[in-house]
Amino acid sequence: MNKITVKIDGMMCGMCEAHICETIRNAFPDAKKVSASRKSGEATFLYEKEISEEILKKAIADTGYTFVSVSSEEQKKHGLFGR
Ligand SMILES: [Cu+2]
Repeated sequence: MNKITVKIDGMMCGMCEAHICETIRNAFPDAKKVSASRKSGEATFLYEKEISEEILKKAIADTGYTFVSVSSEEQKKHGLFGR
């Protein structure tokens, strides 16, 4: 499982956060624990496979926000997000 962290510019309120979460879920239906924070300007989610940066970038741009960067980090089973 990979923890994906996406830096996004332009989130101003809770609605924006909800929009971003919805966008990510639509673009990557297998994404888990999708969350977005306007405070940190980023969204995070868990994903089994490699994500396509192109799809992510386009989905966020199409929603009206600015994609800044994405990083992926291997998540251990017994880590913070383990079950
Ligand atoms: Cu907003």
